[in-house]
Amino acid sequence: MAVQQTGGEAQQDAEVRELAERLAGGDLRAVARAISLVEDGTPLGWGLLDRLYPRTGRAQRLGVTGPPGSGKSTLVNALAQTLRERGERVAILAVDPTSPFSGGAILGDRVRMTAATRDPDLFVRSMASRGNLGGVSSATYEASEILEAAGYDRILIETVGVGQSELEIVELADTVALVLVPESGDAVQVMKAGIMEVADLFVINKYDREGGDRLVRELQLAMELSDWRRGGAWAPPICTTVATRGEGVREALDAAERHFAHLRGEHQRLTQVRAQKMQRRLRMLLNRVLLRHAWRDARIEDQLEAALARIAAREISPYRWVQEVLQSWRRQGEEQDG
Ligand SMILES: Nc1nc2c(ncn2[C@@H]2O[C@H](COP(=O)(O)OP(=O)(O)OP(=O)(O)O)[C@@H](O)[C@H]2O)c(=O)[nH]1
Ligand SMILES: [Mg+2]
Repeated sequence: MAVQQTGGEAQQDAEVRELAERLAGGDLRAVARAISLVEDGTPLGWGLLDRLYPRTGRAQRLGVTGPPGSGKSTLVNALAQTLRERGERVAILAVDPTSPFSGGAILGDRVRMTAATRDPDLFVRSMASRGNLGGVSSATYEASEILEAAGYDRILIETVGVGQSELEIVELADTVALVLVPESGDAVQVMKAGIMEVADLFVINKYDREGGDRLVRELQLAMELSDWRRGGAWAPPICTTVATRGEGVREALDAAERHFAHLRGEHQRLTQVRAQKMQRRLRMLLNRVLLRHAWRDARIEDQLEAALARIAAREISPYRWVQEVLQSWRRQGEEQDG
């Protein structure tokens, strides 16, 4: 066991240990720093995640997704307030969409949400992908592990439902609430957009506006008619809210609770579902490590430059070239092993 540590490793170990202790003590600045470390994808961040892992697995991750402006942040704030009244420690992670166009609004969001928080048991953070090779989604997952280890009972994760991101929320959260508004259009459009499948519960927000009832009826009908999730034991409930006034928020929270209880109930569904997600996560993490390992070999860049002229002159094909790179790695590996 007496593995020689380099000075740098020993120092990193000491830093990880110190940070982990401060986290366990509920030190908010340690939580913020730890999340920045995973956002930046630093080795220190990985060391910390490794150390904290045994303390994870207990909290519920509740994902809130939906189209831009549907009231996700308002709803998340209202949910958090309700949970705080019940005495829970709550963390909110708001995932910044990568689109540069929404930067201003998001910043506004972050400021507004932070200003609302003077409560040490309500942690609010906007996520950015920064240096994390796994992107914002992975950084957010890792942040949620840090928050669990810091003793937060419930982690609310807000993501904007555009393009692929609804699918990512499924990987991040145990329970996904899909927020729709009367203006979202009819249920057929919602189904066509392929976002219904992610929902463990529907929240029709802005129910104070025209058309809410119609959307509820259409959703109900669409679910009855389609064979979608037939055989699945869970039928996603449809909740209606006016998030700005806190109306229906309690009921939406209760629905999320029922889903989590359903997962935790018989047949160890939660364990199974989390294992499936972990399998995908392990592949992703391994890809990340392999890629980083491969590109750290500085000679690759030189070889790449040198190959360009030969490839242009048709002396060698791109396909042969990558095979050769692969073979040279193998030889290096064997030399190191031998
Ligand atoms: N009438 C009405 N307005 C609401 C309701 N909930 C939220 N809003 C308003 O809708 C606007 C958008 O709310 P946000 O909570 O920022 O929506 P969001 O989905 O987080 O928006 P993005 O994060 O930008 O996608 C704000 O002006 C809210 O005050 C509601 O139930 N009824
Ligand atoms: Mg928002």
